[in-house]
Amino acid sequence: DPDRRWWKEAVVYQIYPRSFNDSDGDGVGDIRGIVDRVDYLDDLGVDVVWLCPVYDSPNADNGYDIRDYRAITDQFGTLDDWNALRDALHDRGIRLIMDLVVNHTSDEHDWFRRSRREEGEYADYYWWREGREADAVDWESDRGPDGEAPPTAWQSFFGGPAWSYDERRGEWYLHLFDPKQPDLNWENPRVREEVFDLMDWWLDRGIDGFRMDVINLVSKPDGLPSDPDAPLGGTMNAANGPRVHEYLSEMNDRVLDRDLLTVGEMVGPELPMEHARRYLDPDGDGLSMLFHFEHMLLDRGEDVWEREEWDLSELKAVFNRWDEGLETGGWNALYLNNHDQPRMVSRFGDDGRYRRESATLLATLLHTLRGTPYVYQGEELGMTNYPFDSLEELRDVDTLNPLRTAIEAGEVASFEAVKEGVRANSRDNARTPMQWSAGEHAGFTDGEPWIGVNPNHDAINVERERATDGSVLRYYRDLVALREEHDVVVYGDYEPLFPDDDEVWAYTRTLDGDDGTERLVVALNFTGEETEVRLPSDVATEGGSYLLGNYDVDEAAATRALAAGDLRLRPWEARVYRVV
Ligand code: TEU
Repeated sequence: DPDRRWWKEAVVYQIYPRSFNDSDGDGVGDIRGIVDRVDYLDDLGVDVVWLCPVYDSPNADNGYDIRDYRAITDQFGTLDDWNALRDALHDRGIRLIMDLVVNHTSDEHDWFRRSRREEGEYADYYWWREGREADAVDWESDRGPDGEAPPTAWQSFFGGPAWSYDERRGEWYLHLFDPKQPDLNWENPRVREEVFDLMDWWLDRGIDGFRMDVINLVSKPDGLPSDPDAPLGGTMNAANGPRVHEYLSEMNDRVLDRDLLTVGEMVGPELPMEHARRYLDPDGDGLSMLFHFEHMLLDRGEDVWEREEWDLSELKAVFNRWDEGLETGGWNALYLNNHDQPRMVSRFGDDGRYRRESATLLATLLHTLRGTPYVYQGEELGMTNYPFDSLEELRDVDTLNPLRTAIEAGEVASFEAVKEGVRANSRDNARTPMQWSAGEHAGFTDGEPWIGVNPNHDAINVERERATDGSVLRYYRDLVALREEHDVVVYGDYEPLFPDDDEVWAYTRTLDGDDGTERLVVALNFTGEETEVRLPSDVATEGGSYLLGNYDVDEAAATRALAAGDLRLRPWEARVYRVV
């Protein structure tokens, strides 16, 4: 059956190396540190590791600014260490996918150094433009020499103009992210060849696929038109640009025609389904799956320290729309947090009284919807956001750049004034060290950690989670095993039950197989109160069995409740039944 693919059956574990495990005491995680913990991953049962960037980099954006695609950054180790990691994973049947960051490079990459000097073919590797006469433009922005304005109104995702003036070349270059991350010019076929070559180089080293950073930004709209009234002054028009499918299908033909897991990160407030389907079409761009941002933006205000209220029905609507949209072509990647997002239990659950219950409920959701679940390091412990108390505790450009600018401009009075929002939203919440033990620095390092360790590591850590019945970690193991045991978890159709309900998320998964129909009934109470769920009569069934949940239950009583179609769920209770 061509619809059956190993990457649909897999659980992916995301590692942010800087914060996972430090083997040499410099306070920064490293590759040897990961090798030392491969048995931990094996024990958890995950099938794939996605390794965030480990390449040579000056670390303006923690490795998403690459200086050399074919070298490992000194802080993390050597290529020999990386080989050892690959082998240690493969020996345990765990696949390895690498982060591919090719919308931009570091400004310290050799290509950019040559481009600044207009050296031969390199002159056109990036987006260079003349500035504008100061009086000729109506947008607010930083200025170049003689008050010259940047070429367009585009603003960077990290705040400030998306253009910087280069003295050496006397022109401006485009960077949708930090000034140290100049955008590659994919219109130049030599640039695309360079990208395909470096992909081949890593594939030849035995990797199993790529996570592709902001891959839907590589084709810029013709003329880079300013749109001063649009968010970011027009930058967003670079999402799903005019030639993106041409470039990606070229990549598919040229490098991806083997059995890989590829997952494209697709930024933007919305991703039209027609584009998504083209990205995922095996005869088109050929990606296995993609990350969209629609659920990540529900509670986001305009600035990184602003928050909006979200409700459950909106969250469901996003997932329901995506399940339906990719039903007949494509496949969903399921995530509620990663290295760019706050911790899911703090954001969508309750990281206080019901931390354990809500962390396991959210996990149940991710592992029983249709799609491939992504577990971000520490999620499996129920790790929470960090109580940041000052600017000095933050490390991330995405928070620091805009916040410093706003404080200097007097738009924000002080850190204190936006503290709650920063605590809720900052990417640094995800980047505090993995909590291995209750000991010093949570067992992450013998040195001084590069970013603060969450003070709650005395209670939330691997050692304790391992030793405790009903812990979040043990529950994750059970979920991973469930996926292995029951086909319906992977391949069953998804049918939501009460889409407008703001308290309960309930659904069925149904698979017609050779031995009849197999069905799951999942009920999740997204509140801190007890609640009652009345199931429709075709879902209330005799002969169901209680498969899994995050509370102790009397299984006979739970099964009778399913038959009666009357479930009483405790705060943040999750239940999964199976009916055959
Ligand atoms: O992220 C892209 C992206 O959209 C985020 O940076 C987003 O703008 C931000 O989280 C909103 O608060 C990818 C990487 O995952 C991220 O770590 C990099 O910083 C970025 O691309 C640039 O490479």
